[in-house]
Amino acid sequence: MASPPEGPTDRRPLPGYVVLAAIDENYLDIFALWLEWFERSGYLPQLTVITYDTRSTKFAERRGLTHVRLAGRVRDPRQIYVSRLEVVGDLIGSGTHVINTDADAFWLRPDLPSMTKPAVDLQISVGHGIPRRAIDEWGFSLCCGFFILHSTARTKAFLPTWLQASREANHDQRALNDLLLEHEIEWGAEESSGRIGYCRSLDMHVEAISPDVISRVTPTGVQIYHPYLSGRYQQVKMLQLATKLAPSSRMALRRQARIVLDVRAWQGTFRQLANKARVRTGRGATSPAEPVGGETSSRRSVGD
Ligand SMILES: [Mn+2]
Repeated sequence: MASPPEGPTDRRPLPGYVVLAAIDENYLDIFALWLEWFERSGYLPQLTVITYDTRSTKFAERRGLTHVRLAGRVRDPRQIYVSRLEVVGDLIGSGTHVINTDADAFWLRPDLPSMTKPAVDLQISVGHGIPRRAIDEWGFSLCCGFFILHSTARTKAFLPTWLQASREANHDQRALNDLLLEHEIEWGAEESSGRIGYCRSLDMHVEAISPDVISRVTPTGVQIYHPYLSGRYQQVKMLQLATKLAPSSRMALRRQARIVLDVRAWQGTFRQLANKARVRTGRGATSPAEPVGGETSSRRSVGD
């Protein structure tokens, strides 16, 4: 289990907070790229990584990252997001604030002291994916690819409800949006940092973080960029990231060429394909065929 904050001797840049990212073996190249940006942000001492298999655990060990291994607890890849939320629950239960980030939500120029608002129970990024009903009613949906959950009496009371709904839906994001829709959260006026809402019956203060702060569309001027990546294979996503994160088109081409020519990395894609074929023919996979940290067709629709 992750160690709790160390109190007055805590030398981390943002005491009291843990940054949580979940990875599995099919997402390690993207995570390595993510880590390059994250290291530059200066928040590395805050990071705890959830690992789902031996390869991702070894990766975290090699890089000297604090990690929680959940390999034994997750059999069905669809449980990945629920188990991640269980870790979030354990942390806030022990008094730690949690910043949950997907391994494809890139920390370009984060300023956590300005972003974090301890008086707001849940601060969460927005997208235009699922559920559709949220887009229709609010004009956006809340995206679990990045959220800050403060350890408060209200969040501790809310978490079992969210967890239960997530288990039923097999989906943390769908469950959260549906709960706040059902319980009729009321959103305030749009401010520069986002829109704050209050859900009376769940007693939760929620901030929908402005797309000017965390964007799914553009890296320009935002603190965190969580691009929509299509396709289910890591190397296909890496090709898109080469363009989306490159400072110039010439640099993008050079990076794409490097990815295409990286024979070792494509072997991972072939292994995934082979595993899938084995599952289809009923011979069982040697490892989960679904990547974590991004959107997959069975877990999250593309662009979610
Ligand atoms: Mn993502």
